[in-house]
Amino acid sequence: MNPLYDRLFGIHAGKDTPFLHLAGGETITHDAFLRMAAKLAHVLVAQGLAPGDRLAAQIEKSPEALALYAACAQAGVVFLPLNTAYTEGELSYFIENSGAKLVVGDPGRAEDLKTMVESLGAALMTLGGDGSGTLMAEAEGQPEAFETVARSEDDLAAFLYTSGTTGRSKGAMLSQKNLLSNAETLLAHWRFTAEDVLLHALPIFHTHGLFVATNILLLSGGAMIFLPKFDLDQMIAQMPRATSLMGVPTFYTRLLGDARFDRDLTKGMRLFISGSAPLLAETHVRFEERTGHRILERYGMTETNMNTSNPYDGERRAGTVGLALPGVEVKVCDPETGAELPRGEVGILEVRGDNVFQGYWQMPEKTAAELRTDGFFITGDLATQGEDGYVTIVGRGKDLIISGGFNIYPKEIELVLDDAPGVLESAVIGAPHPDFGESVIAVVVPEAGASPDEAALAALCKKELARFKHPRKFVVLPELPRNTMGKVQKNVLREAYQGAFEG
Ligand code: MCA
Ligand code: AMP
Repeated sequence: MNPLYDRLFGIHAGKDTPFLHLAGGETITHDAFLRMAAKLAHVLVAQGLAPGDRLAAQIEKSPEALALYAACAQAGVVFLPLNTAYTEGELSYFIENSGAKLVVGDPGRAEDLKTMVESLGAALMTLGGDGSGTLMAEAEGQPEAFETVARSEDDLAAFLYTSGTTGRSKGAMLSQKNLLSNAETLLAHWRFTAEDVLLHALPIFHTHGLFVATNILLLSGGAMIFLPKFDLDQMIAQMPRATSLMGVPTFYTRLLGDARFDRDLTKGMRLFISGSAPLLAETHVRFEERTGHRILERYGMTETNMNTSNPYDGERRAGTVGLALPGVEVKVCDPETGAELPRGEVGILEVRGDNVFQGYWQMPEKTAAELRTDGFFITGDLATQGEDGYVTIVGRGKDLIISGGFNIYPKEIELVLDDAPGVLESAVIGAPHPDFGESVIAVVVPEAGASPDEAALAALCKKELARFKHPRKFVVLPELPRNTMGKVQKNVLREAYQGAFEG
């Protein structure tokens, strides 16, 4: 028995129904997909991977990349997908910290990565977005069936790294049960069936694109129009073939910015879902005016999968993230004492259920700080819950910027800037951005007599940090605003620069 593989993948063996429709017109059936995954599972075993070992993948989105996830499930290997934007330095941390035995990277970066990967005791294989590289070459000629490795629901299925307020990324350990229970809940809640065709334009290295979107479609037996990334023309071209879309708010504001996106184009769609970042109530309203559809907003985290969702049939209330999902408990607590607050008050949201992760890999003290012994996870999001159960996220108790659905922890950028020549200290904040929701501003204070060069700071960020984390504006100030305790007042900075990306 291997619940994750059996329930998501194994049930489709022998089915010649479409699973992946590609932008070029090709279709991959469920069975063909499983045969590709089986060949890959043989490669993993040939590479010496045993159940429980970690495989880190920093690869472009493709059917083969998705089959690698299935292969890991079948071979009992823990899948660790990584953002393609991460720099070599960022990547080396994840490999070292996770103890990954095999790294699958882009063929174009193989030369650069090989020494680093091998110095960390891992092996490197490659997979390009077009299926090129050593992984598929090795898979060629392997058997198209693989004996599924026995696993239990409590075994780990995936690690997803998430940054923290200290700037050190933590590996969130997700069990088979965490993933399956949530996918089953969402399948029923959002009424996915084998008739569904999901327009899939999200990356597959995060919870949203991999677990929410893909796992649900796998469970339903439906198909996905599998686009390499969000491309407005492709979205418009493919929408008439789809029944549903899952996206971050930037997807919806970009679609609304195009006059071709209208009632007629969306008439075959039954569901638009938004998450990963706050959807402005204004976007919700404009979307309904334009298309007649009400976006269904839901709320989740890497550590917890999905926690709340607006209802399918009931009121999809703009500006709220809906009600606790079946099997998920939510409560709003006092940030200081942890005591549950009365309905209507603002506090920190805590969640509990089979969806909640197993802890951070080899970081017991960080796990203990966020995951209570009674099973409640402290999300760090500020929320309020109405008498009728609807939850509204009103802010963040954690220092976090969300840009286009990607999380950016200011501390990571501050650590880089503070090390730059001529910089005394820095404070990184988010400001409203018309496309990405929020974007990054770096406020730097020079050392006495120094005048840090903006181009040099940008170059340093480029070297150390993934592109999406780069500040899009630098501000030099003689000192940072502080309160009487000496703590930097980021709220003062946010207020001062809130219009920085407007117009
Ligand atoms: C790309 N760039 C970005 C972002 N994406 N910069 C900041 N924030 C971003 N999100 C960079 C590009 O490298 C490029 O750099 C420049 O910005 C402009 O890129 P553009 O072509 O406009 O962007 P894009 O490639 O179209 O991507 C935008 C996007 C994408 C479609 C919004 O970021 C995306 O797919 N986001 C989804 C993220 C996601 O799946 N999050 C789920 C996390 P240059 O100018 O130098 O070329 S899971 C989660 O949060 C929880 C569990 C949940 O609840 O779901
Ligand atoms: P991540 O760590 O990438 O999983 O991001 C999780 C964070 O994204 C949450 O803690 C929230 O701050 C935010 N988030 C996700 N969905 C929503 C939503 N619908 N509304 C507001 N914030 C959200």
